[in-house]
Amino acid sequence: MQDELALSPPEWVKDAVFYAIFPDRFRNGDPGNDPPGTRPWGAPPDRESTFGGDLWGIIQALDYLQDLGVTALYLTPIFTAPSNHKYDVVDYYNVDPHFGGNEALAELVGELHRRGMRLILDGVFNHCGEAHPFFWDVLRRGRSSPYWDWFTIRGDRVVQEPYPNYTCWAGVRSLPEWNHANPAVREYLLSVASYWIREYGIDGWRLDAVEHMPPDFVREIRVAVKGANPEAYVLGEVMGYAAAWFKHGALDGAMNYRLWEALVYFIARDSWDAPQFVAHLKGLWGSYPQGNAFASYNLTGSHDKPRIMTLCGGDRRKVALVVATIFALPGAPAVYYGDEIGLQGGEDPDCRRCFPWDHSRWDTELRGLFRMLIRLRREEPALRHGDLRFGEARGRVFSLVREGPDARILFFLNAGEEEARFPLSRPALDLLKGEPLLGTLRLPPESFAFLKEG
Ligand SMILES: [Ca+2]
Repeated sequence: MQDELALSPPEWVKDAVFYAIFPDRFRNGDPGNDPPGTRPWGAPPDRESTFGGDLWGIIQALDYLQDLGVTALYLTPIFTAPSNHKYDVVDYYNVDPHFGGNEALAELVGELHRRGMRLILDGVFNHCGEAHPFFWDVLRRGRSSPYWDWFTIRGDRVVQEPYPNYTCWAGVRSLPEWNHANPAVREYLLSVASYWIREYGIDGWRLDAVEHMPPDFVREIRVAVKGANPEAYVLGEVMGYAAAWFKHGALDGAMNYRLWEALVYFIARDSWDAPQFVAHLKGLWGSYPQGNAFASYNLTGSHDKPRIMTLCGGDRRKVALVVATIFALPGAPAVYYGDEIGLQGGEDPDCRRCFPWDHSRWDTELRGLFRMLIRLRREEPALRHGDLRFGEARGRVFSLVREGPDARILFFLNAGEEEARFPLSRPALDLLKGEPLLGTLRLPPESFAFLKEG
């Protein structure tokens, strides 16, 4: 068993800014590999539609991403699977040919590493697709299949209609769950997890549906991944509180949906006031070990939630408040592709629209804000490494402090409709305006400020 030091979250995550990509919808770099029935880029997506996006397209977009300032990519699943989202894996050892195959992944990892950027992939180890050859064998041969015990089936043969008689993700019959009580299943999945780290140099995994898997198995994944590369990142898709996962040593960090929801309640929906919001943040940060909190993945959105611009009713100033708060907090900010240009979209599948490469459709002012916040975080180590202290919270206004060894950064946010005033105890520099400030900070409605005490 690895010691605790080897299992500590990788340092690089604190400094990272992630960009999350749904590969079918980001960029089509090779129309030659498009699946049959590919729809015109930008048409409204439905559950079945494919748009031809691929890893070659991501490689073509690396200049764009580097200009934005992101340092790491997270891709939703890329291994061979029939659907557009590829959570129904049939071959864990081959990148889907429609995404460019293993060749494109090797090229992408090489290009990213040359630029000092990193890549994490989506590990779907809770379930596979019904077309996976092992499940297919069970469907065909029943109990005489050597893979019968790789799944959890009630009865002597597989029944799919009208209801599946086997354990499957959220009751979806096309996604049979692996039987993690079977050591052979664990060994198979652990081999996959370490293979892509060792052989292709990916920098970690985002583990899908961790809350559906046995915690001791998730911890085994983490140990196997660290065995292949101690610096690799193991991030969990945790929808609830992640504290138990951290206590168990099963994850480095969690997708911070609890923060995202709080931002939606406070800023997008106006249904919480600032004291409620800050009390919620205190609960989160008080219950997570500091190392894990700093290795959390603070998302602007995801392929499973309506777009932040849509939740904010198209109000760019509200989106700016959400994003600024994410950049003020510990943990890696994670931009869901297109959020930086104001892409809209409701519930899945609408939140998975094609990225518009026609610049005339971009909210360039919003993109400028993302670039500025990413640069600020790069230039100010206290925003990445500094301790978090909560300041005041009243009405729709709050403040917090990031306390680094060399500087204190103060963050003030006013989500209200009137000017807010904050008395300052010391002279400070307004980092976004580049102006010195003394006495009182006057914050207009729906705005924020980062101040630095030297
Ligand atoms: Ca393509």
